[in-house]
Amino acid sequence: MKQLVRFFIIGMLVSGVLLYLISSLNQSQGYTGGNTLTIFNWGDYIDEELITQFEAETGIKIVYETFDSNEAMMTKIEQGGTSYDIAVPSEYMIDKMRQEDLLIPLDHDKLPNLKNIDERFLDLPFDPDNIYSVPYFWGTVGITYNAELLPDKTFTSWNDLWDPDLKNEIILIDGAREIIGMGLNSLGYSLNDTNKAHLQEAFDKLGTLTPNIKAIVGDENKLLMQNNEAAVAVLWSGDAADIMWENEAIDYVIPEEGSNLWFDNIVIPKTAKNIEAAHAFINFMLDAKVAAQNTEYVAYSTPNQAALQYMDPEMVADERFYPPPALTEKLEVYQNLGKRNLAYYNDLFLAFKMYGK
Ligand code: SPD
Repeated sequence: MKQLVRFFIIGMLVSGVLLYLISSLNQSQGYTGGNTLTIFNWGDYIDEELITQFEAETGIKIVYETFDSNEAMMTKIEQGGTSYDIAVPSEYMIDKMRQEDLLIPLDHDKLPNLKNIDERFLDLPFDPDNIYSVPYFWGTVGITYNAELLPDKTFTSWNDLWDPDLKNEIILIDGAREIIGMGLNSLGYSLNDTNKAHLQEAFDKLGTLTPNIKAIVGDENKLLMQNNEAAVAVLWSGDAADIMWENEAIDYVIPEEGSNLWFDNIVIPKTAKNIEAAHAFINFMLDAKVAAQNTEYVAYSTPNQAALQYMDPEMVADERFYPPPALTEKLEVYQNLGKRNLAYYNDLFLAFKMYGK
């Protein structure tokens, strides 16, 4: 009998330890649920004070992970190792995710602050009626340059980047759509072109830019520009705004041939474990004051109309970062080009990176 009790106690202890180990492993891999919310966002894309504020107000613990491209985000979500409750893809990827049934429809009754969003950013073709996504930030792609380092240069066209005087001076965003798109745009083609001959032409032309390229990087681009280690960069508008905030000699232009208008929206992936908390977080981020604080920190353009009144008026009036509809209508939004074409863009970009730096 004594032996039976001993076995029973040992059995209980072993199962307790095992349960504890499994639960810590799950936590560290992002298997959440319960009172935890796992967020997958771009790097440098939230004011961390707001995470603390949300945790304090709700008692929900946030696990926060970052990615640096839509493609990297998609790969991680498709692998399914981590159960993200929130992700922040761009428009063409949202379209792809919704077609692949990777998203949960949002409960708009739990998002009363959606009323704060400017109608211009709602009901867009990649997600009609915002069934799966709500706007987070938006922007453009353009050329950022330091006029103090390049006093004799002006930048109005993508083709200005091919100036031989810019040897080893240019930083490029590490993004397939952006860079192949830049090659296409510089030749007068669409950012959504899938014609193989045009793509090859763009690839060949990008190859001739190689001597001018200093680096192809993610968020480090800001540091390189701030430290005057490069004079020119092809960047998303918000990163340019952030750099310009620190250095008045830096300017940002949208090239005359055209460029990309993009939208990053918040979604709840199908694998989410804490859908309730995900809605609470989305509604929190849509609050006017929260969105204003986040925008001033992140420096990207907010779609939150109600937030504008709480922001620095100089920031909101800057048409380089809040271009009016007359300008944005001339820009192109990336379309979901389908699996094969997106893979082709990625392959070309990889080959360009290997061939370049
Ligand atoms: N550092 C955060 C950058 C996020 C920018 N997203 C842009 C997506 C364009 N397709």
